Amino acid sequence: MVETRAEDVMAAPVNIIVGSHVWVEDPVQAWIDGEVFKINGEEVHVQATNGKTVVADISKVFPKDTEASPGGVDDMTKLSYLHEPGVLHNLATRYELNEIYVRLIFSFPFHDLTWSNPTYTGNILIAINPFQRLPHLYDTHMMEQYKGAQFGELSPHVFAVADVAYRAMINEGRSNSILVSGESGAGKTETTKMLMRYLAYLGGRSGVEGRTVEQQVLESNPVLEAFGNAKTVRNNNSSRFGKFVELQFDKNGRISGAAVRTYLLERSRVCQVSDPERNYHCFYLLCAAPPEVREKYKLDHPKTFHYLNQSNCYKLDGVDDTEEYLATRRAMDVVGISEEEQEGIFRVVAAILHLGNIDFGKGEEVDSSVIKDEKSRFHLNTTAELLRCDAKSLEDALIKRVMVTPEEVITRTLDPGSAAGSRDALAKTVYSRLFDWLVDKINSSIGQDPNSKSLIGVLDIYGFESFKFNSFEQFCINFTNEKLQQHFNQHVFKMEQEEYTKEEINWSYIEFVDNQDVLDLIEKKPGGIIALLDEACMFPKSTHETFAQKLYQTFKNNKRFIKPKLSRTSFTISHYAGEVTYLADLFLDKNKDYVVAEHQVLLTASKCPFAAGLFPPLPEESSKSSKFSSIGSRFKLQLQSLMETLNSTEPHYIRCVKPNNVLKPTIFENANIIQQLRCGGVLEAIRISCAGYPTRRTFYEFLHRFGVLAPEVLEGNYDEKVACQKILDKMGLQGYQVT
Ligand code: AD9
Ligand code: MG
Repeated sequence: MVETRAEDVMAAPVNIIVGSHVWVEDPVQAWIDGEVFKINGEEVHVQATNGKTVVADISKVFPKDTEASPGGVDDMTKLSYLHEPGVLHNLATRYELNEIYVRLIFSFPFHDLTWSNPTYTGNILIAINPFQRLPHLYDTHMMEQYKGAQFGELSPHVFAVADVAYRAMINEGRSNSILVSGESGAGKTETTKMLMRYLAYLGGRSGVEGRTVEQQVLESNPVLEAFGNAKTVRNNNSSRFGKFVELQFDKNGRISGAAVRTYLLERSRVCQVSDPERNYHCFYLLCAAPPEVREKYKLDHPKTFHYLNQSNCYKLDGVDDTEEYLATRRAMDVVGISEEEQEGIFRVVAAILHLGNIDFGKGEEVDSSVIKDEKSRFHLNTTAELLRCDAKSLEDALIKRVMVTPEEVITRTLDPGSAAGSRDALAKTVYSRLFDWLVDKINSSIGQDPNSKSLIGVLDIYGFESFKFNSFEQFCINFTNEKLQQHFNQHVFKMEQEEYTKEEINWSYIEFVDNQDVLDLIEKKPGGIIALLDEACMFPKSTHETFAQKLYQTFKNNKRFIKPKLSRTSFTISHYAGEVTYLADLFLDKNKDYVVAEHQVLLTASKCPFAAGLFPPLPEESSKSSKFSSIGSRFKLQLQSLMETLNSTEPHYIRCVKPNNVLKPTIFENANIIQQLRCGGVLEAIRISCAGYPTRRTFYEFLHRFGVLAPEVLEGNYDEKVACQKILDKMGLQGYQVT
């Protein structure tokens, strides 16, 4: 085997001569190809195939693979040149042929060219969203083909990744995980569903009567999507929560249990929707339920509800909400949610819609409010009826606050603005409790297998986000991605290092960009941003300004932290995927998780067992004060636990890529895609891989390709290894190893 070091195959300036076919940067298309017609010192003049003439610095000019197969290659490491334009061009070529999957192998047991090594891991699957149904790609016939096929024998596919994970688990008894990442709309959830479907196919029990564990697992997806997904500008079915599904297997490789963990449901959406987005799907499908259901809950068109009519978007292309309602009910049946519970769930959903329609007017006293009009009164009564609580108590819980001091009990009234805030807080709390209930129910209904020795975890979690305005949600999301990036780096490095040691290849570990410093900045205790935020939340006089000042002071010498000029409340973090500026304005509010005591009392007393069940009575001492609980710190703990789980598994990575922002097939936006490959760590993996010996050829392949350079060594009988060495010597090359 001849392994070539990347520096020598990549963009080595010496390789570029007049007549070379090359890639050069282009402001519009990111990279364009052409031919060098003049070299002037460091300046390379290129005649591009699109007609432009470009002059570029030699360090920015990359050789083009002129021998590349017209259909592209299914594995990036088969490219002669492993660099950004080469990778991009290969993806584009494949995508045009509807080949949406490409592998990137950054380490593999190359002495084992049969690809059958069961311990094999260490590849990334790149999946480009086709934005069109490709049914043949996922049908039963396809699943049959991948089942037990030798890895690498068939085209790259999510099934191949799942198959490797499953085999590795069976053969070694180790747990595996599949980490799916990518930006919103890139296809993570669809990919996750395919993975789960294939694993259920492998580990299912055919011929078993009634509901099987795997059916329940699969049907938990539509249930969670109905309550946790919504249309956003980036994706018509955007998951507004992160999810880790753990499939447990028995010793025969059959699915014997499953657990779903969810992360940070977006709560604000329940009360606030911007055009042209939608609220959570469940609200619209309930409004489209059969007439008797709508009557029962006094529902009308979504445009009659304040929580839905803040946006003009009510319908989704190609989606029939009535059908979705029925499908959700069927999925709930399969999952094991009883008829009564379903009734309770939808009653609560309807109650939230009515609650949102209660408006407040100014009361007679200063800073007080009243139920605004008859219409609002109707919705107040309906909400109370649906939640089976007392209408007067509901009214009081919305417009009054009771303060208990050691001396006395003081009742304070709220002005109309604060009353509306109280109403929205109630809606958000009820909804997020409902979502948590569903997750718990799914887990208890499917059941855990205490004897399971091995599991396969599938992670479908939000990718790195950087918008014009970034808030606490982006902060948490990007924190997650830093954690996952670190996990990825550690894994890749470990793999590479082990591989080289095993092959006795002389390779000392390169310095790489470790992101531990960003993680310290965010999560270190004490002193990190989350810890400082919690401190600020507990100190009554803090404002977002004092919080920001504290950050500026504490991190003024931290190279990952930047104070933007002129700003008093925003701060920038230099993440592994780029700089992101966060507005600290709502950090304090968003970090505080508490239930208003009046709301708690109201719902605990509900006569509806389902609604009351969402608000179990609090222990004596904590009910008196609304004790602060930090969302940031809780999330940090959740992530820690997730990382512990992942660290005990053999990971596999799928990087989903969104080819365009118009969500249409066949459009491939270069610059956009490069950005995603960078954020997803794909280019970083390539860089890491290039620092080792990424290009690996058997002696035969090497002689076949480069024999022409020294035809004399191929005369008569020759030893392949010796012949390779002779060619390398003749060309005076460095940066390779022959093993
Ligand atoms: V978000 O972060 O939850 O907003 P995801 O999960 O990455 O996002 P999702 O899986 O929901 O994206 O995919 C978005 C849409 O792309 C889907 O609704 C499909 O219409 C489309 N899609 C994604 N993957 C495939 C696929 N393999 N085949 C066909 C696909 N369509
Ligand atoms: Mg999703």
